[in-house]
Amino acid sequence: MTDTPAKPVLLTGASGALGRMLARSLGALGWKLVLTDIAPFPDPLPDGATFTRADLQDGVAILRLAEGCGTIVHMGGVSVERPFEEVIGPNIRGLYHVYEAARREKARMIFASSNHSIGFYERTESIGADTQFLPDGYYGLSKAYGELMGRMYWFKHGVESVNIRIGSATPEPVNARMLASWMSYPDLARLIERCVLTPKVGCSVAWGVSANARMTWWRDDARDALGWAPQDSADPFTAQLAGVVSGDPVEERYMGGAYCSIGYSRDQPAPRGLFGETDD
Ligand code: 15L
Repeated sequence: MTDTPAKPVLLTGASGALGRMLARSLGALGWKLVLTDIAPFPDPLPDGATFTRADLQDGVAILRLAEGCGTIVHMGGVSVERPFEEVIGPNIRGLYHVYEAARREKARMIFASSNHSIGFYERTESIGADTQFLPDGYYGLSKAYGELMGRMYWFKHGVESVNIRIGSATPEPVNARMLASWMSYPDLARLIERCVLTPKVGCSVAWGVSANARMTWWRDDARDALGWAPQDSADPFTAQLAGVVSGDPVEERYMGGAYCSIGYSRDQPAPRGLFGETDD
């Protein structure tokens, strides 16, 4: 199996924390990278890479950047919970431009989805990748929309995609929730590598999380088909972080954590499930 993609890889959101890490690690593999972001790229360019500043909302610019690319690793857009009006441009219209570029180039899409697309599941639950979306805010809703867009482009146009529902990708875990949700940078980089190189991916979902003992929340995804397994773990941080909790009952109840509490306006705890069963 080849370990270098036949065509260049377009990486959006290249100037963000995860984009910079991926530019570095995929560049070190000798891959030809086309980098883009709305913000300047702060690091030295990897060998053979180009960087172009562009707004995801500029459809023509995105089509031009994707020309000749075989894969689009889409890390761009709003990456935290924000008001609806701030999310809709980059994450809905911008995503459409990226998918249109993928369709035109017959490129594969690797989409940085998020655990916030399912954030209102309780931490006592265990959900498969095909469980219905339960977004915890406008950001999570945009990620659910992005995954659905992937399904539509797969069925209608044959555009392949891997939708990575990233947990908490940070250099180190920093609280008790992340003892479950943390994903190391090397695990994410290796997953993206497999998403690009695996011959056929269809339209699939992978949970982006390391091998954490507390990760009982997420199961049944495309990792085996992708030939990926996490190698890192938050477990060495357990003693240090197990007591690092917020004291906010909404935040601590749900998988999405603090995002569930942002703008939360119920005065009673939410019922379990969509049909309003009471909380015993
Ligand atoms: C995300 O999707 C965000 O991009 C990141 O900033 C974290 O909030 C992460 O989820 C998380 O849930 O920890």
